[in-house]
Amino acid sequence: MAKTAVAETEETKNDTTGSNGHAPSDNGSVTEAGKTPSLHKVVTDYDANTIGVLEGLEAVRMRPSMYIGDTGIRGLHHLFIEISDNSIDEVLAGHCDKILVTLGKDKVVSVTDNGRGIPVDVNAQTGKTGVELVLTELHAGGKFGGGGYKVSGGLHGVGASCVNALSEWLECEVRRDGKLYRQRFERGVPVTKLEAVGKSTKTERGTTVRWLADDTIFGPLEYDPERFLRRIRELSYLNKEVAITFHDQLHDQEPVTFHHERGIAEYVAHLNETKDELHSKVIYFFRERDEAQVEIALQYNKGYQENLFSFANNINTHEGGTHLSGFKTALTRVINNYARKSGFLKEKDPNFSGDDVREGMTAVISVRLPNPQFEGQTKTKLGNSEIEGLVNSIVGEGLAEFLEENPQVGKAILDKAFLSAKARDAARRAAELVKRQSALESNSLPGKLADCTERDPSKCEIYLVEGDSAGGSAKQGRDRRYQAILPLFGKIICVEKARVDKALDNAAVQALITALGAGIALNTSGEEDDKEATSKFDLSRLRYHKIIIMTDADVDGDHIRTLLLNFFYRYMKPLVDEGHIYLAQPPLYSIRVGKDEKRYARNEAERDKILKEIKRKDVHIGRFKGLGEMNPEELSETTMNAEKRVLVQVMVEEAAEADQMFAVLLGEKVEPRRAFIEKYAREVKEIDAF
Ligand code: 0RA
Repeated sequence: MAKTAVAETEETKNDTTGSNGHAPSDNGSVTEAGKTPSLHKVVTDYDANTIGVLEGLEAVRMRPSMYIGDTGIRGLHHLFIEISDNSIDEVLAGHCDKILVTLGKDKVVSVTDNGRGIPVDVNAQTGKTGVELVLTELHAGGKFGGGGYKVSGGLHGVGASCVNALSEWLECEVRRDGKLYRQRFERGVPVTKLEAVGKSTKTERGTTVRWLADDTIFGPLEYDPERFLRRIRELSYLNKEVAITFHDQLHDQEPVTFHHERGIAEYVAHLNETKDELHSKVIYFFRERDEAQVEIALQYNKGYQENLFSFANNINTHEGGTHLSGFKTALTRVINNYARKSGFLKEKDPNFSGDDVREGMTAVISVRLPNPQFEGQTKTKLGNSEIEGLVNSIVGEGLAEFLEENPQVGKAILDKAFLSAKARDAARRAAELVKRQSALESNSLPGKLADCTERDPSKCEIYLVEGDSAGGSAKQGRDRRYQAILPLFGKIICVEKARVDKALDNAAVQALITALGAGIALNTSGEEDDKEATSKFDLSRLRYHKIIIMTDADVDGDHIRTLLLNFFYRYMKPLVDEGHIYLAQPPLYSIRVGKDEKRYARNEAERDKILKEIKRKDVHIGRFKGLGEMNPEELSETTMNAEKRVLVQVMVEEAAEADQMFAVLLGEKVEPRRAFIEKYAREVKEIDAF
């Protein structure tokens, strides 16, 4: 699925590094690189300084994951992010307004910008050209100073030299001073000097970096254009100055250009496209102070989700930080002040909580600052304290003014916050009831749950199955020591369309919450800090570390699976983030060969492949209508037995896209759903996988 990565995990192999087994330490490619003739040649040509560089590059090749996260699909595409970030630095510095990205037939990726061009003169200290420094020294970018808002210190802000080290070859071309310069590297090592190879016009300046990723590190180079598009789209919204063109020649596509003159205001409009808007105009503020730029766009929709995305120097600050808290504090204050001033809230009424004023809000906060401090577990939390007050005052002034000038919008927002406050009250009571019930009867597990005997959660699994007959087969087919079965009756409520109080009233939802034992991530306290919300969901009390959704391979089954994923995503997000959610892959076909051999296929492609393999006449193909049709042995053998089954682990990489996908698949609007399904009709198999 384009929107949400779903990784196949092999049972028994518990690999969390994302390494694909092609790491150089496994196959000796590092020593191989160390023996390349060109390396020796270069070493004799250069001074002691070069040796340090070579050690640096070798360190990158030895432990690529430490520098780019992993050596799988994600790491492969991360190379592109690193290189495009360099061009974006030129955009931020005000010297570049066009970027061209191509994915070639030969799997060579190239990024061209019309910035100043990497310096070609020799640096006195190192005796090297700017081009060579940028491409061979770790973190060389910053050494040029250059000022401005460097996209640095982000998740893996490791720079072009890492890409170079992890490429079979890389070429850099610079257009500057009327000349065209070129230098070539192999596995990070220069194999030519920087040479003037042609002319460029005086006005034509810029840099091209093209590379062939090293398949001894990444395995087969499987490029996914969606991953390019995702970052390009994001960058074009965040940097309204630039037009970015993507030309996917590998998949025979025409070039597409992304340019959004209204920047993040258009981003918010796009994120809300799939939803019913509460007001037509996106609210937008921009201000510059003390070398920092703050840009904010927000728009309410009629839904119940809060969609807040924050960026600092183009890095998605998933963990939030000072810019986000400045925004939240100001928003709550301004709306409460406005509610009191307009007489909507009377003296005796309590204030709206932060969650109340953010219900149904889509917002993007983007700041640019000279020295961003990134903190937090994944280094995606902005720490600069000066930003908090700046954002707070910009939102404070801007929003108050907007509400004065647009009283109808103001009234609609207050009405929404009011309903949210009422629902939150009801939800608090419902949540307390759920909690009290489980506290009162501490063994009060749902009646339908067939629990396992093992008590160590890390060894336990729970199968969520659809209906009674499937539940029956699953109960007989399981290994009762560590596999529990929870049959779900009736459809789980669509939480996308229901407020919390309704959601918690649903029997299937209650059964799930009690069976899993970890509570829900829901902020009913009204406290500003989100920690409150997550503290209510206690992963340490989770009773099963694998939660496996097992539904029929038909339209109904797909729908139930989507509803369950939606519930987990909205109410138990840590389960998704920590990779506890899995999808069972029951077969659709049974293929009986002669008398004794029986094989299974999960889809038509697999079925046809098997039929080709066996090439026999006495085969009988059966199609399962549902899980309930399988006998317990079949279900065990194909879908539940840990030695034989295949599970798909659910992971969400891009919150913005997951959010939109749920809105499209489950929301109120029919038109975007039709468009989505038409667009992805050919990839229906992948949509199924979610
Ligand atoms: C260092 C200094 C200057 C520009 C760059 C690096 C630069 C790097 C990359 C990487 C891709 N595209 C790039 N464009 C520029 C400033 C040079 C000057 O002052 O002229």
